[in-house]
This record gives sequence, C-alpha cells and structure tokens, in this order.
Amino acid sequence: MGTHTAFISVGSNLGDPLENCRRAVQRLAAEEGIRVTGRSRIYRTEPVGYTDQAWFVNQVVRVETELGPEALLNRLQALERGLGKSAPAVRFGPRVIDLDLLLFDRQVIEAPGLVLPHPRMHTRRFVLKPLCDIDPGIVHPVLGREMHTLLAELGSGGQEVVEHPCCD
Ligand code: PH2
Ligand code: MG
Ligand code: MG
Repeated sequence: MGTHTAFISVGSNLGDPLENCRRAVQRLAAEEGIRVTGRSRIYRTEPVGYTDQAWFVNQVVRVETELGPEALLNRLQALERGLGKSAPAVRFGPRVIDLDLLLFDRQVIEAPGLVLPHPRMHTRRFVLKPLCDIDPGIVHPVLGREMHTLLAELGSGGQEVVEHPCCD
C-alpha cells in the first residue's frame, strides 16, 4: 500500500465557476485519507471539445493518499454529486464541477470507468498549463515525455488559457 501521489483536474463553467472550483478543492482537502499537497494557479480557459459554451475556470491539484485509484475516483464522483453535478446533456458540455483523475503514480489502467493516465490530458492546454505550475518534470507514463514538453508541443489554436484575475 503506502502513500500514492495523484493529480486531479478541477473545472467548472456553470453557476459561479470560481467559487465551485474553490469549494471543490476545500472539500477534497477535508476528505479523510486525502491530503492536498500542491495547487496550480487558477485559469480561465477557452472551452475545448464543445465550443458553444462559456469559458471554464480550471485548476490542477496534487494529492497524497492511501486510497487506491478506484476508491479515489469514487470519492471524486461523490464530491461532484455533493456540489450539484448532474449528468451533462452534451458530451464535453457545460458542468457545475468536474473532477478528473489525471495521473495516479505512474499507473497505466484501462478499465471501463477509469483510464489512467487521463486519455486526453496531453492534448489539453487547460490541463497541462496548470499541471506544469506544480511539476513540469513529471513524465507521462505512456508517452514517456515530460509535461512541459507536451505543453510546448501543443498547437496554439483554439485553446486559450489565461490566469484568472482573482489570484495574482
Ligand atoms: N472540460 C471538458 C470539455 N472541455 N474545456 C475547458 N476549457 N476546460 C474543461 O475543464 C473542459 C473543457 C470535459 O470535461
Ligand atoms: Mg473532464
Ligand atoms: Mg469528468
């Protein structure tokens, strides 16, 4: 067992997105068996995948936990429900809160409800940019490249990410 390190993407573009993200991180930090040990800056980000929706607020946090990946995912999903998440009407569409498990140690998992590393993380500036605030040198367990390299190699089109004015 021992302690594991995981990275979680936090996102919202409904209601009060900044407040939703802050509350999600607070509640995550209050969970038994989960310690938040790193937080990125907070960003406003252009919607990716489904573009006809409001910009998101996004952040990435690092946690240390004794939980396994499935148990951690279950906690994240319970937190999402507690913050009012319902099934989105559109894939990649608007959401009150989204807590996505990006990395769990260097584990590679392909189970029906849990794919690690997150299958789209390396294509998303709204994930890589905040992740690099915390640790740009993490090696992607499948691609074998560091996160700052993956970020630098992303095309610049259609994925604007700007620091949220709340927090400078
Ligand atoms: N989440 C999605 C789809 N598109 N775009 C941005 N900018 N931020 C997100 O968190 C996001 C998205 C699906 O979860
Ligand atoms: Mg998501
Ligand atoms: Mg999700």
